[in-house]
Amino acid sequence: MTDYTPTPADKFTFGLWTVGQTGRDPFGEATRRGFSAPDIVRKLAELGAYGVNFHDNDLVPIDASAAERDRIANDFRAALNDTGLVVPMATTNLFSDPAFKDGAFTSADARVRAYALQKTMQAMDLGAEFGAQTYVFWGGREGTEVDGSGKLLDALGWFRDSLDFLAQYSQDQGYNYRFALEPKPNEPRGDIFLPTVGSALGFIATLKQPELFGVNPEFAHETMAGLSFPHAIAQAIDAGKLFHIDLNDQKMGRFDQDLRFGAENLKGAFFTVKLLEDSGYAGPRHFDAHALRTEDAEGVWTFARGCMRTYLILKDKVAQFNVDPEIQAALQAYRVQDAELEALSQGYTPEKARGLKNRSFDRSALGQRGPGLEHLDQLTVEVLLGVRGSAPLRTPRAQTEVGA
Ligand code: GLT
Ligand code: MN
Ligand code: MN
Repeated sequence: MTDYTPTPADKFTFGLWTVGQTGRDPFGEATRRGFSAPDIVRKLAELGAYGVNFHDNDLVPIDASAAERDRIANDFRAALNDTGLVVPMATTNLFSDPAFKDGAFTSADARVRAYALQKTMQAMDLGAEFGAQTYVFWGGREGTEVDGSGKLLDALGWFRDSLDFLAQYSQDQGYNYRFALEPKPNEPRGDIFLPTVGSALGFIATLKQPELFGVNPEFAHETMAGLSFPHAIAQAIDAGKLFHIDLNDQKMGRFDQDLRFGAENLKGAFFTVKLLEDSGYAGPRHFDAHALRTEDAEGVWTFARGCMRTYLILKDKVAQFNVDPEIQAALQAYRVQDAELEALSQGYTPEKARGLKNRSFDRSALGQRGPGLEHLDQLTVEVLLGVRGSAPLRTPRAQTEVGA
């Protein structure tokens, strides 16, 4: 018997930059002090997380000496060894330093592009030192405000050359990373290249080693674009390209809020968990979110516990949905099967084409069937509201508050 307390088997991860976020935003200073990397590792382990991810400069300041780098890496390694927390993913900060203000791999300045490659190779070395297997590319500054610069086509070419170069570097070093492109439509640039999961999937097909590349979709980013996150990850799963995932929440049409998972759009969160669980996605469930700026240190850990707890509750709701007899009956009623027509429609042959063209269909009857989606959706809402029959598969601790 278990409650909604996570264990490493649940594969929950956080970035150092997420729980380490200090509340700074474009309009105001930090509202809390943040934590050292080893303190984050210890606290996440205590909460039941599986791993921690980082940008090179979350761990090692950009201007650190070689000796400082080694000392920081050793302290971090000691905390990982003490706790058993792992580092499944690493990435590069190619957005904070003014050198990258007009792009990194897509800068019009060849020197910046070369420096971006150098910095990324060093960050890949650092990630590999801690066993990272997935390498994320979030192109925060890869975009424009001024399309008169005329670089739209060149930028995609530069981006492609850089990714091809880095994939080869990874192979040569024996790192064998799997690379995950993380799309975002805008912020901090007016328009960011490869703005959606669909754009990234299309671009991957143009790379030299497309099999090494997948996507790292983020709930907030697809939502900012006005798109459905479950639809985006379904397409990534279908393409065999869901290499990693950034879970959080977001109101449509706002700035990148990075809210606690499930804080805003519970139905979207539910179908996200359902797709991950039902498809057998085996990667980390990474929360790329941060506590509200209003919160103090304790609020940060309440936020982290809440992300994991909500995921586990929704996972239970998915299990309940999948065995609920009324829901299963509604799902069955929704699909109309016709073995003969399905056989005719699959696997083209000239005979099947002729056969189909000669069939007559009762168009008016086809248009009259009510598929029962109102009923199905109401049942889903009732599962989420907790008013449908069967007891949860896990037994929540009595009287336990979210995050308590
Ligand atoms: C940054 C961004 C995130 C990315 C991170 C990885 S950094 O916080 O908002 O969505 O996943 O580079
Ligand atoms: Mn975000
Ligand atoms: Mn992200």
